[in-house]
Amino acid sequence: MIKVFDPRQLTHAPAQEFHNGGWAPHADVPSRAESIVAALGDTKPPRDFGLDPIRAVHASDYLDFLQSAHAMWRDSGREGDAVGYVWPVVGRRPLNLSRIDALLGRFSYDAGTPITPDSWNAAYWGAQTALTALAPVLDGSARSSFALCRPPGHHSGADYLGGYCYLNNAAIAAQAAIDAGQGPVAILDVDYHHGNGTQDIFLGRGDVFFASIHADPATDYPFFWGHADERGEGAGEGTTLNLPLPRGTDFAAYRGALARALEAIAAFGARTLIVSYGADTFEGDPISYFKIRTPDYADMAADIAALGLPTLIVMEGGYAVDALGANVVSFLSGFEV
Ligand code: SP5
Ligand code: ZN
Repeated sequence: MIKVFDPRQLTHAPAQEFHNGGWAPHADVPSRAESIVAALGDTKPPRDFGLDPIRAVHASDYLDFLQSAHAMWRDSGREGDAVGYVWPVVGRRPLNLSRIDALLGRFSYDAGTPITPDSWNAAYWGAQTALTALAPVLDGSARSSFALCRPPGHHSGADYLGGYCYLNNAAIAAQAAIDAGQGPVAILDVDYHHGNGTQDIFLGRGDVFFASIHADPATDYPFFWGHADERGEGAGEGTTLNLPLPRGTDFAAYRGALARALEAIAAFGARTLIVSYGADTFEGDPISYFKIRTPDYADMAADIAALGLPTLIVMEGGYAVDALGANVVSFLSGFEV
């Protein structure tokens, strides 16, 4: 399988995240990617597709903000990583604010996703990694490929960051597939957390089916998205499928939800599949509460591969660093039998 990785993604190293009322060491450490690279062996570097495919998904004012935020933070006399502390209530009117703290509120939704001096560069090469891995899937030279993206992407919407995510790699790849005439596209999100950014980006779209299996947002981050009654809007009515599961879910129970998601994707008639793969469903994950074991990922992947669709696998979460490489290798092996 073709596996794409860019070491410039390692330069993004946020120090802390705000969680449950206090600062904690950030869970998205660069060694996550190093653990995966060590287990994969051979990876190839991305090509540079430029900003156009990123602009096809993200708002231009948001992209300008991402590139300038840390310099503005520094110019305001601040130290360390840039992070917001005030957020607008959903639906507040557009305002032309310029103070960095207001902009951080406008373009983010949590305090777990600090902007470091290297965040833009790392996220940019993450998006290029996804686009590079997509290319052989689109031209038919590979049945599946893997994009080792870090920082992850699925919590980032068209104009916001959050959940350790800055650019939505899976959404950028999905839009690129459509623009290359390889739609309709299905995105299957198997990260522990609901992929709220991806859902928002395609909520009103009939050409992208978004299916997500995740911890019930009644108990787990990101709380405000991912409930079973969110099913899409307008032209996208019925093309969003949320399958929340309780904490403690093991693979036997997970597999039933996966079968429902795969049936829906098959019925939709997708031509290209993108999998947002998070290994934070692992039983040993330090911030999550499912009970998937390392060998289960091969079975999970084999169920997905049985769809027979050209498939791009995009890395999302997974924080048990020591097991992460083995969990990724197990998952990818399910596509190679
Ligand atoms: C891509 C992804 O998996 N994002 C997850 C974002 C979850 N943020 C909320 C949970 C925060 C737990 N933080 C614990 C920090 C310990 N060092
Ligand atoms: Zn996650």
